[in-house]
Amino acid sequence: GIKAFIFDLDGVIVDTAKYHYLAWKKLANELGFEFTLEQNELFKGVSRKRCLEILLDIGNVTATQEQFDTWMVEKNEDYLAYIDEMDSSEILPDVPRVLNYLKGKNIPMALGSASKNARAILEKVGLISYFEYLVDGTNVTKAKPDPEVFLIGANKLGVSPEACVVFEDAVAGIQAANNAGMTSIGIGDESILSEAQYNFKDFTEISNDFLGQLIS
Ligand code: B16
Ligand code: MG
Repeated sequence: GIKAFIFDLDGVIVDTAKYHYLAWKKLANELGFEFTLEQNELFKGVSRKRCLEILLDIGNVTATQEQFDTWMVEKNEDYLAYIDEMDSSEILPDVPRVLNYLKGKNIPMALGSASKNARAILEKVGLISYFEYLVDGTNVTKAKPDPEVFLIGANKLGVSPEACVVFEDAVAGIQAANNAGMTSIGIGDESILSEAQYNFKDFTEISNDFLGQLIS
């Protein structure tokens, strides 16, 4: 049976993609080009550095190392201004019910995110205490679909990969979970996340009975 759960952050616990989008769009506009919501889809689950490389490609902008570093900092400062305004009202529906159910069963939980701001966000929305360990952009070197992020999580929780469930909203994240040998659960559009072993629109569709069966 399943012994531990690993949660992605952006798109699973909170919808921070909209704030990433606003911060990247501001930078694009300053550099003289548009950045669309559709293009923002390419940025989900992708590291900050890689996002800026893609953004500059979109705008056909070449940067010196110094400019590149300045823009990374500027984007993150704009993003953090949005994060600073976050509170528990931004937690996605039924996430607390699922966290409380699993905590009540003494099931260890970890975060598996590409974000360097994961700790700050979980603190802002008041969910930090549910997680025994955070694997985030500060301790991962290989991006999803590499399984590293989730394998570190399983290792820190002291369980085998086969005994872990991963909740993910990004294709690369589902692939990372599958590559780790874990049970993958897609949160979002089933047609996009078809590689997941289970699919749900959001946590309101995941019953305590279903969770109970996974851990039995
Ligand atoms: P930061 P996740 C990812 O979070 C986001 O989906 C992605 O858009 C972002 O670029 C990345 O975190 C890095 O975030 O700039 O805060 O370090 O979905 O892996 O939780
Ligand atoms: Mg995500």
